[in-house]
Amino acid sequence: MVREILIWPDPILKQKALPVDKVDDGVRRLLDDMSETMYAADGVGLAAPQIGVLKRCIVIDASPRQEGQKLIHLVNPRIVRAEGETVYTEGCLSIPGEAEDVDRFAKVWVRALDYSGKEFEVEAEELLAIALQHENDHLEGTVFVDHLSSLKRELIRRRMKKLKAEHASETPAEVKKAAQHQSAL
Ligand code: GNR
Ligand code: NI
Repeated sequence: MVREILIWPDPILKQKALPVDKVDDGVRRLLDDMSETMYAADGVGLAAPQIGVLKRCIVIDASPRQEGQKLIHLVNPRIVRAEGETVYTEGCLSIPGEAEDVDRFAKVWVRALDYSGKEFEVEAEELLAIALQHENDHLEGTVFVDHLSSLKRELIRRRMKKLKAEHASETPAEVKKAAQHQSAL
């Protein structure tokens, strides 16, 4: 099921997510909803707090051109090693229309539980490494604008406030559907 993605600033997005104690069917259902939501929104990754669930779950597909091909589920991920530096122009599904340069590690090693609850380790560079750090931030209650100057962050906050106000005035499903129809023409 495609879920609604929370837009920053939202108090949920500032909270720390809790560890999952067992990868059961409920957690797998959450992971399925997350990947469905990520693909529907054309994202590279998604963290559970973005759909309002404070659990340490992440999905990433750094090659969204072939849907399902490189889908990675990470439960209770932890960065066990990081090296190098890079700058990447990041976006976030919770901060639509914004993109800014963020300093990140160039390479990371992440250990997590997979869809079946088995531990695995992934060694990542380039976009996958960026996405892993970006999603790990979400689990800690941090978004990419927290890495920017307060001036940039406050400008973005104002634009998101405006976007939310516009959205709120259009909330009825009929209106939303009509808008989607319009933009598809
Ligand atoms: O879809 C996404 N694209 C992206 C681009 C550059 C750096 C990070 C990302 S992650 C983002 C999806 C998202 O918001 N995940 O939390
Ligand atoms: Ni994000």
